[in-house]
Amino acid sequence: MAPTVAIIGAGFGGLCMGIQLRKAGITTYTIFEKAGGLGGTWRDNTYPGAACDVPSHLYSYSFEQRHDWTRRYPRQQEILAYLEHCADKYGLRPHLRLNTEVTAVTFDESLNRWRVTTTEGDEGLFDVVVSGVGQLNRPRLPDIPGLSTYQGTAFHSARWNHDHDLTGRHVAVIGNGSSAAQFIPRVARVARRLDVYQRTPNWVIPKPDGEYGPRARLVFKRFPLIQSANRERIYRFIEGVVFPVLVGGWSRRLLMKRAQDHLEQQVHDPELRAKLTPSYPIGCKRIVIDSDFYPALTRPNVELVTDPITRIVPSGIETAGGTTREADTIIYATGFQTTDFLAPIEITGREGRRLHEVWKGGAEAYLGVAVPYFPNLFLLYGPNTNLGHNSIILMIEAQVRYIMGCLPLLSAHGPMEVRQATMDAWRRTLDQAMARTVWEASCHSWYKNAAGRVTNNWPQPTTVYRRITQAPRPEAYTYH
Ligand code: N01
Repeated sequence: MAPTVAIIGAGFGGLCMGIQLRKAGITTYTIFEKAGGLGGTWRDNTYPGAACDVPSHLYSYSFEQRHDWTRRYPRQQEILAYLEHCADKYGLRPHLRLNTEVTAVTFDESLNRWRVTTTEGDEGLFDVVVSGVGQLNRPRLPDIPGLSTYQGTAFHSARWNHDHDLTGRHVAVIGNGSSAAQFIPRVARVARRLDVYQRTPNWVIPKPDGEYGPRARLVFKRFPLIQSANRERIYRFIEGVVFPVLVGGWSRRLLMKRAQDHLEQQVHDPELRAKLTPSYPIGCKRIVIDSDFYPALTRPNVELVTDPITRIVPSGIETAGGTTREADTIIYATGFQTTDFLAPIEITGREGRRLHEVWKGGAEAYLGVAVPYFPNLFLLYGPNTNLGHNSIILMIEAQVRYIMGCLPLLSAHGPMEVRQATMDAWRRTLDQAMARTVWEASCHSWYKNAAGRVTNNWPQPTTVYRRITQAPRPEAYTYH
């Protein structure tokens, strides 16, 4: 009998899992989604200018290529439309439970099954649970004193307030990561004044974006092989050139030079340029890929504030030295709670082990997918599977293929649980590879937890990950 599967989250990961189950003829699955629509991060992030900085042909499932992407780099609306299309094409709608947040999953040892609880109540028992909640799903507000005293309009970039027109306003943006870099140029065009509060400068490289004209799209349509070749070419280029940046050598120096040139070409004021020049090695934090960010900062109505913020006051933001800049709108582009994987879901495995307790020193999972004491629980885009350089869809597809490979094993032998020894060996391998990367350098980033452990990123080429997740090794698991 086919296993019953509970999938948590209807983003790229959860939907991919549903599609592959369906392709395998397994229809006994439910996708639980806390929001009212599918799409995950591409449903949540609707800020002006929201787009992906991975090329369209690569930021889509390998098995569902589109010939008619309108741009080299897809915008949020187009990615969301693509996911909606996938849900229709692969018949996922009947499996979707929207507006249903999973609050707890508990392994019942007497039944060898998972009990899933949602905001709607007890959803019953499932053989397998697959988490597709992602790493960037919970916005993080900064812990700046006085936040609640502010009397203007404030919102987070991932919860954009579209009812609040920014035209003619005095806007403050806190943060200058990938999200801020995308919306700042749009806000700068309409705001009367815009103050950008930067704590740490980022390395920025240009984004070679542009439209795919009708001719290019026709070529992709008529000759799918050209499209696949294009996808492969982009993949190989990113993998071959950008990955070495993360482990050092000549390509890091080259990319750093490219970023420095980009800054020099776009910002002529030496004082502003100095403020925007990072002092850490490129790649240590997520590289911003954008061609409009720097020009926006040179506009006369925009100020880059680098004095540290001391507190939020009712009328605006106070910085060190006691200066207060008024603002009638504050936009927090302060990122996400990234190291608290799967929070706030209460996950209890064998012997009453609580996942968040097990992970209190830092989240970890074998291949980023499986955790000892949690049989038949599989993670998509789990610990140490984020990429600093390539399309996350590659990783998700590899994980889904791996989990699909686990299904016959658990059906034949009972719930499968990764061995502690396998996990320990995995940790050692990971630590060795991680030590060679730039992320451990002296910069802080959302890739690390409070203790400084890199819990989010995959430290090797994606080719390695795809190879080692080709199929599960039965001996890596015990069976209950
Ligand atoms: O968030 P971030 P994001 N006081 O965490 C600052 C993906 N993404 O939403 O650097 C003052 O990068 C913080 O400063 P610092 C992508 O993976 C992808 O922009 O910590 N400032 C930083 O500047 C990306 O990496 C796309 O010193 C404070 C900013 O807030 C990830 O999402 C597009 C502060 C947070 O930057 C997150 O990006 C957009 C404080 N107390 C996003 N606290 C694609 O194109 C935080 N900051 C695929």
